[in-house]
Amino acid sequence: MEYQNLTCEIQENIAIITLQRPKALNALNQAILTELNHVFSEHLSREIRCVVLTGSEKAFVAGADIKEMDSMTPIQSRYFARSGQLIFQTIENFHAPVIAAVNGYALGGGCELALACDIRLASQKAKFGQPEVNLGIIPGFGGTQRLTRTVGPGKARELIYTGNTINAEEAHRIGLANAVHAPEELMPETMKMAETIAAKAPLAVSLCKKAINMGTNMDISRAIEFEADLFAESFATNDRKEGIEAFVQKRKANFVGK
Ligand code: DAK
Repeated sequence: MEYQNLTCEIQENIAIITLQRPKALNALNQAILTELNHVFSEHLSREIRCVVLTGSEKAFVAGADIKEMDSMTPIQSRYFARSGQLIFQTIENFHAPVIAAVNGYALGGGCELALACDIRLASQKAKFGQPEVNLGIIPGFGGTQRLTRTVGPGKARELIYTGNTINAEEAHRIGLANAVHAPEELMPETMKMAETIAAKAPLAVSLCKKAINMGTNMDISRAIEFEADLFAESFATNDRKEGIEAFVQKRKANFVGK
């Protein structure tokens, strides 16, 4: 597939996806959702160890495309809802961690897209919010659920009921952003984190992601039992053998993902 609304660059085993619909501040229309779905589910291979998802200087994503929504028939809106839900789940369940590098606006569907990623790093210029109630709708790409799980019900309710936009420092304070960086430092710092993750045992990292994602939706006794199952899976890998041998031999481990 030829992408019109994003670019995907591979640097060794790190993929950098940049949303490129600047005229509409990267608003999510059907075309961009289709491309995002394709890049995660068809384009990226199992060799990828970390993904960076970013936008343009002014906007990460300014929301679902309000203009496109306006002209949708009910059938088209259902398709739109499904494609959005599927891509967000695909990102959430992607085998490797996804870091959102949030440069500017992350509003509505944009905040929800960042929430579907594992980690959010923000530029000092970033702005977050769920302004859907201003339009007479509710967050529809998982915002009521993922924001609540990320910042807790009190702050999630406040943000969703008021539609207020918050700056990067506040997003960091409430745990929505993992860190805040100067605009020119955002990508270098994001790549540093991506490289750190990519140097670890990839199957172990992937199993950690699975344990966190799936365990969050289980009761604690089932969740820790599930963790033990995944621990055993990690124990069966060659990378586990290599990691422990490297420690004993006082050398750097070379993880190959097997
Ligand atoms: N959709 C479409 N176009 C958008 C857009 C959006 N969300 N946001 C910005 N744009 C367009 C503007 O219309 C403008 O285009 P032109 O007029 O030049 O053609 C261009 O981007 C530049 O924007 P501005 O001129 O407004 O730029 P400013 O710097 O003055 O303001 C802003 C930036 C981000 C504060 C402002 O653009 C803004 O308030 N944008 C809307 C933010 C917003 O309300 N976002 C939430 C959208 S609601 C669903 C699932 C999910 C959703 C819906 C349904 N289903 C399951 C069915 C999600 C809903 C949302 O995300």
